[in-house]
Amino acid sequence: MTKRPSILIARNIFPDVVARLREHFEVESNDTDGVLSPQELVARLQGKAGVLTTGSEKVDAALLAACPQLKVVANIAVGYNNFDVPAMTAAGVVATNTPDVLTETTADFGFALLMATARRLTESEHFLRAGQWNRWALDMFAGAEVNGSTLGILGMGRIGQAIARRGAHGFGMKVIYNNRSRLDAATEAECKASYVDKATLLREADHLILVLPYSAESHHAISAAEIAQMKPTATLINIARGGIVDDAALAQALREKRIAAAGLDVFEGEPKVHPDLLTVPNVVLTPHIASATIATRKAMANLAADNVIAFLTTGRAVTPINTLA
Ligand code: 8YV
Repeated sequence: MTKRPSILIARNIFPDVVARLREHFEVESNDTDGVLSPQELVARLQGKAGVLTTGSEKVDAALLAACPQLKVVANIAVGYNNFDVPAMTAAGVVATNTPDVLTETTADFGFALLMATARRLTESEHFLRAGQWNRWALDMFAGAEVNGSTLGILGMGRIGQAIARRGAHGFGMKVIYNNRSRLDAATEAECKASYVDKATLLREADHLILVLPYSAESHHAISAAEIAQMKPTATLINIARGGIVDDAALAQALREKRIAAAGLDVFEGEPKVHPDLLTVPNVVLTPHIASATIATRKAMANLAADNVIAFLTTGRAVTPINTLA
């Protein structure tokens, strides 16, 4: 009997998904759920053919050189800026992610964060909990209109499109977007979204939501210069990745009310949060939970498991990112 391949699960995942993986592999899992240091990750990967990772584990050339038996790395995330994909391809390692299964859930959250930000939900709740509510007032926590306003979307992939549909069909918003490539006419019509250049997007959006992947190109795509082009009444929502927004510049702009408010689910250097963001009142802050429903997180873990099982048993992953020669 041939020896079963060994794999690592880098973080704690659902027991039924672990059980599925144990049907095929010798499985080592990180049950403490602490984020492994690069050295610990390399140590635990010795002799492993596959690994399930999250955005917290970095897979780079140094790790690949130290783990020559590795064949497949399955990210439990749609974004994969924690991977050096060219280095993985060069090392003959297949990279996979979890597209589609989180699209609608993440779009729901994007809309929740937009609504919470525009309508000052957390700011007003903190006020109430602090015992400061002693009378009703006409302008109390008056926020920005969502229905009928202009929704700007930067990054128009699957999640951007799902947000566009919610805005256009559910809230009667005018939807404008900017993306590296323009959508085909049928998709634009279905999303009721119009393509504009980035300057127009910044200038016209009442609510600007960021849904683009993080890369060297998108680093600080929203910094002081871009914020300066936005309406003073606008809200900015980031559910994409930390680093796309210059958090220090945003905190300063929020303090100076150069835009009305922001909603952030992702941060530069998370789980650390820029201290200035913690002291401005007009920002809603959440700890990277846009895909966090039980059903969706299970679907993500199962898809990552499917990728490892499929690749190590048939040589073909379900949702590969790279193509090996
Ligand atoms: C993940 C995400 O939960 O899918 C993504 O890209 O940002 C989240 O859904 C997170 O990255 C942990 O892997």
